[in-house]
Amino acid sequence: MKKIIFIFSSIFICHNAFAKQPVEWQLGFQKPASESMRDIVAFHNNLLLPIIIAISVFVLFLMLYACIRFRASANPNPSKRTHNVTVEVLWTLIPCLILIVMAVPSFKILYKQDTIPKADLTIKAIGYQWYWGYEYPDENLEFEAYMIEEKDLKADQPRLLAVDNEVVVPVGKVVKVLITANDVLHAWALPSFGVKRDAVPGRINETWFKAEKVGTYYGQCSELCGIKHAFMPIAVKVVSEDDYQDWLSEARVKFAKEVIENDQLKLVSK
Ligand SMILES: [Cu+2]
Repeated sequence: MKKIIFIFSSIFICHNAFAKQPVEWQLGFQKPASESMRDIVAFHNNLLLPIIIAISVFVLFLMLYACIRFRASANPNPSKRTHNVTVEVLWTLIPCLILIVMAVPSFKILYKQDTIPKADLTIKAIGYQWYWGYEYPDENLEFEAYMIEEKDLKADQPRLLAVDNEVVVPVGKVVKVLITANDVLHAWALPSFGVKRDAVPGRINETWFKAEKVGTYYGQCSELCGIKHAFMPIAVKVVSEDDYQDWLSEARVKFAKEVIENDQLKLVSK
């Protein structure tokens, strides 16, 4: 019973426990950590959910009414009518209006997500079978992020979501994400930020997010990409500006992109 109450309450209320990663018995979205995701959650809770509930209740009422009012014993001589212009116009127009009411705010959110503000930081995510590669083009960094196997997990690391090298970004900054793939289709998705973009070989897609709270946020590859599709999670660690600078200075040493000198290039081409 407790679980049922929890599930029902979770549809309408954002629980604190919903932060950053999925939780047991979760229904609905993860807790938003960006404006974009807050827009999506508000759109869902304030508009879509009431419409869904109203339509479901209305259809259920009609079905019950028809079952009782027009049952054989109460209505032995059924009407032979096959057309009713008024009803037909209404059941075409009203759903059209409902669709328009949903489309307007939906497009608004879509266009807002599509317009990338001036970026403070750019990262590039590359999907591989089956892990993610990351680059910080402005910092000349590159590294790979593999899922941590269950036997190697530390106490605070979630199963199937934790990775060895997290993407680190500063809080409150616009992060532009370039997304591509090396082999097959993947998708870079982070539910708390309202971000999901396909990673397509030979093409660069872009999206952005601005994380509002410090913490580690988890997502997963969201395009069926092969046998280990479920084992290439995405982990983004949002830190303060100072911590980000500290991480950068370490990362510049640890993840420095190999510089290919012109001489070496010439050697290779010979
Ligand atoms: Cu994938």
